[in-house]
Amino acid sequence: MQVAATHTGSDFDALASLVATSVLYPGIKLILPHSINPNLKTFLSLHKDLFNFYSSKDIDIDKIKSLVVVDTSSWKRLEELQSLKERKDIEIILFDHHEKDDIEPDYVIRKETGAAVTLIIQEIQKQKKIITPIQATLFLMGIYEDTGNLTFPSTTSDDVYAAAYLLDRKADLSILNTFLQYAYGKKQKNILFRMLQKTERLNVNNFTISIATMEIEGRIQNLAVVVQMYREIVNVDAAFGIFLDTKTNKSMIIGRSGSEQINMGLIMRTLGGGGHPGAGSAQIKNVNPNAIETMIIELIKGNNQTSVNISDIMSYPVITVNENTPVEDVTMLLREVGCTGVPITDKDDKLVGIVSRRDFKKVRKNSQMKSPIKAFMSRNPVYISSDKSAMEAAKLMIKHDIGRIPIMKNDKIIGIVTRSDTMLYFYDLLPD
Ligand SMILES: [Mn+2]
Repeated sequence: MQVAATHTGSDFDALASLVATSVLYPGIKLILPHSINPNLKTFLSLHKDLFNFYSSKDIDIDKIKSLVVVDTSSWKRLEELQSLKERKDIEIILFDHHEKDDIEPDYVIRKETGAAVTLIIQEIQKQKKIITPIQATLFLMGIYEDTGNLTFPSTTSDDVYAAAYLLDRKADLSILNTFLQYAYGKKQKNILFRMLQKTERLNVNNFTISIATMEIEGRIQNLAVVVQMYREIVNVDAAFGIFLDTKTNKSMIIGRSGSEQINMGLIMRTLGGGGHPGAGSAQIKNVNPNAIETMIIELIKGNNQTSVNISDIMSYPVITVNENTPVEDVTMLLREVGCTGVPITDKDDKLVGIVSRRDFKKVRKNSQMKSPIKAFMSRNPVYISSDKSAMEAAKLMIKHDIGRIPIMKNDKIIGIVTRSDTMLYFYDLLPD
């Protein structure tokens, strides 16, 4: 028996790739994962009679002789079928656009295309197989979804050629639009509506900017689609959504830019995320959304050297501890002064490390309380020089996920800036 499998949490690319294998391998059984994306569910509820899918429970796994895996290279994403990992007598064929992982195929087509189905379509073309308009439509949905309608930077010319071929094979664009729109469902519609109600237009350096902040609960898919629509509707140079998940206290920041001068990828990288000039996102934990909003505005101003120097907001004098101090003395000292961390210096008062709550967790045994603190400190501590701005300190904290940064002047620690110092500064900056 030959079966085809794809990753759990299937999207249209996974589904399209799965169905496409049946064109190449007649008689193959297509195994649909138990967990699939909501828009796929909607599609299948209307189209299930057209395709013959199996669940891994319907088949006798022991009878599998050949396995075609599509759109993943990782065993753990194959649900129950990962039990096949131990079987050495199975032929494995792999089509994937992700990086190599632990599936070791006998035959593989791997290329960094925008969509995995592109690779199978190329094979279908090579073998001059015939596909139906319904298949062509589904395959094109796979390509469009994974490449953002051929606009994501991951899109390759291979994807575009494959899309052209599918249009030749009578893929139906109106059907495709109906189902891809489901990425924008009821939840997303509600969020967009709330964003629009709260929206404000700001003028920053002659750019128009809109930032909408809201609380959400749990993970909501396709927020990027919502922010994209939001930017188009409010018609600004750059739009941002800051979505605070109240359960985890994590903020998801998604930005879209329509101006060449506002590089969204750069802004998001500064906030610890990533992206490209038109689109980007970042995640920040335990930072108030108002502070994030202020940071974004500061970043667009390109004004990283604000008039407020770090030395204006730092705490001093700063307590430091010699590297040879026993752990127990350090913990006692911190309890006394009510801090959770402290910079560590050597005999020449040079900064050699920093300890924080995270480092104290490394202390397991009681006997270790007598060890010098240098055994547990974090080496190569992040520091900032006193002429830098508060903005830069905030950026460093986000980037390295740290709560305190020593401030250095001429190789000496002259102060320390904590997360709360920086946040206070940002709140003060907020207009009434
Ligand atoms: Mn894919």
